[in-house]
This record gives sequence, structure tokens and C-alpha cells, in this order.
Amino acid sequence: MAYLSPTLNVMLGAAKKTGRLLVRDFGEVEQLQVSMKGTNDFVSAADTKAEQTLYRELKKARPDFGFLLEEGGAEEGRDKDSRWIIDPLDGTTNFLHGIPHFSISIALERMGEIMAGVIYHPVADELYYAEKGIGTYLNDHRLRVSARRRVEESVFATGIPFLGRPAHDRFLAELQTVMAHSAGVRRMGSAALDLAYVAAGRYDGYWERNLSPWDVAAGVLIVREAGGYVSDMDDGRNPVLTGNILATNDYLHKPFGELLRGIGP
Ligand code: 2AM
Ligand code: CA
Repeated sequence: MAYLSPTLNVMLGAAKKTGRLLVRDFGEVEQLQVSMKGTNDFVSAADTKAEQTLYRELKKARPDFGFLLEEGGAEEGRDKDSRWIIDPLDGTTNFLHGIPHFSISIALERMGEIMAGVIYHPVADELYYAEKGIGTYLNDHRLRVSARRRVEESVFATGIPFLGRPAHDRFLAELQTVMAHSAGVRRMGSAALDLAYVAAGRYDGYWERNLSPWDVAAGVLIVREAGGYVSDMDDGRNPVLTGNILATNDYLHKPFGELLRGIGP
């Protein structure tokens, strides 16, 4: 196992502690025989509790850092250059429906650059983490993106927009192209885990539009440190900021990007 910085150890500890809470609450969701409203409220409370636990643990260890929280919004720290970008429960719809595929995502941003990332899938006890320049790990194994070179042999993950989300037509056009040229498309419902699976070489690539920084901040570093290539879907802007993300191994980035943009093959 690589040398882990004290800050990364803090992140791993916070993720594991919060993961235990989420798993306990997930067990309750599976048992709940209450109304839909009751279940929604219970899941919102679990989400909030998870975020508060992460906030407390990280604040205790690094009192000067700022935060960008999915639920709580932005909080500037005394150290204006360092902040945590946090999604306490990515895959909320899965959690609500009793589908055991959700995660915690924590990124450390310094001077606008992601320096460390942790994604934890607590039901599977899979802890993905990366530090800039150090590599990506799953539990204590080093990860590497897949080696497939041809779109025809590759499996891609995506997110399907749903009620209230924009750009359904654009997604359908992209899907139609990818399904006609690839070995298959998967839609699991946690953007953070989709990126972690690209890092693990399970998916050869992933694309999704209209995400938020907390969905992808940790995952972008986790893919890059596993040897993958992450960009905005359309141009050279920072995908953490645009929320339109394309992540693949190095070989597939150009042909798959061109395919999505309607240029190829
Ligand atoms: P969530 O579970 O934290 O809401 C599913 O396609 C992915 O999209 C999940 O990672 C989900 O995160 C995210 N998502 C759902 N609603 C979103 C929104 N309004 N803005 C950005 N991301 C969203
Ligand atoms: Ca999310």
C-alpha cells in the first residue's frame, strides 16, 4: 500500500464512519412499512445526518478548511485555498428504493485543484481513494483503468435524465449513437461510483451531463490517478465546473468523444 497522507487518512476515517451510519439507515429503509412521505422524510434525515457527520469529522481534523456540501451549500474557511467538496449520499434514489448501490464522495480541493478524493460504497465495503501523484487504490489494491482500445468492445456507463432534469432529447441522441457502436450501456444511479468503476477498469468509459461538483470532484481524480482521461464532454473546460463529464481510459477518449459529439466513427 502507498504512503497515505494524514489528510487522506482523515478522509478515509470520516467516510467509513459515515458509511456505517448509512448502512444502518439503509437497513431501516428496507424494513419501512410506512407511507411514501414517511420513507422520503426518513431518507432526507439519513442524508442530512450523514452530511453532518462528515462535516463534524473533517472540521475537527482540519478546522480552517472550507466546505462545499450538497445539502448545506458553501462555507468559506479561514484557509481560503482549501475546501472539502462533499456528497454525503450519491445515489439517493437507489437508497430510497432499497437498491444497495450508493456512495459517499469526499474531495479535497486546494487552490482550485483536486488533490485527494475518496468514494466509499459502504454496502460492498469498497473504499476507493486517490491522491494527486500517488495513484488510485480500492481498499489496499492499486487500480488501473481498462486496456480496451475499441469502442465496439467497450462497456459505457451513463446517467439517464429523469423528471425535472434537462436535455432528454440530447441524451436520447447520444444513447442511440453509443448503443449502436459499443458492447453495451449501463445505468446504475451513482455518478461517483460510475467514476470509481471506470478507475477499476469495470467500465471502459462513462458520460453524463448536468452533474454538480460534489457528484464528480473525487471521481475525477480517482479516474486520472488510475491512468484514465477525464474531460468536459464538449471542450477543454474543467468538468468539475461544467458538470458535463467524459471519463475513459486513454485509448478510448478520442474515438468515444468524437462518437458522442456526432463526429465519428
Ligand atoms: P444524488 O443521488 O446525490 O442526487 C444519477 O444520474 C446521478 O445524478 C447521481 O449521482 C445523482 O446524485 C445525480 N443527480 C441527481 N439529481 C441531480 C441534480 N439535480 N443535479 C446534479 N446531479 C444530480
Ligand atoms: Ca450526488
